[in-house]
Amino acid sequence: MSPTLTDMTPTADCLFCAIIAGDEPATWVLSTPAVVGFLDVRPVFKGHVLLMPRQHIDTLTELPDQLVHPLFADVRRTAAAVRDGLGAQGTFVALNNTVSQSVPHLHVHVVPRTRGDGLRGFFWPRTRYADAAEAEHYATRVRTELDCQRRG
Ligand code: DGP
Repeated sequence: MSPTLTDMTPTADCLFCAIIAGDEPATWVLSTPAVVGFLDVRPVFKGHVLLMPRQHIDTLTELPDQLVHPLFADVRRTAAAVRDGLGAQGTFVALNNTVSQSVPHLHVHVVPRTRGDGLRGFFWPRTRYADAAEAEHYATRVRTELDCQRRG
């Protein structure tokens, strides 16, 4: 069952719950009833922010409806603040789910970007579809699953 907004019990052994509870240090940039943001201790570029729900939620697919707006509204305003406050040209916004997720408390990375900053390709090796039919096959699988979800 999805946790509710009032379920704020920190999860034992969760580093980010410990930071949110004030038991571990962090350099804070944002704190609201539902969402917190602090600097990533190992930034891709200086000013790299991590935003997350206060409530312990493992990954995006468990995020309850009532937290989608506060979290992503704060991601949006933090992306503007990181860009404008740090004199960057843009941002890279990313969210690892399970794979490559080193801290299992949902968090969104907001990284300042400027052309020529050297972040070329990042960690995303790219591939190509063999042809339009293969691309359509992948799109169909996703569309079918979206339809299933809509129908419940
Ligand atoms: P990910 O790999 O997507 O789960 O990102 C986790 C990020 O958390 C990673 O970029 C480094 C950061 N991080 C790890 N430990 C700490 C910590 O103790 N404090 C802070 N502020 N960030 C941390």
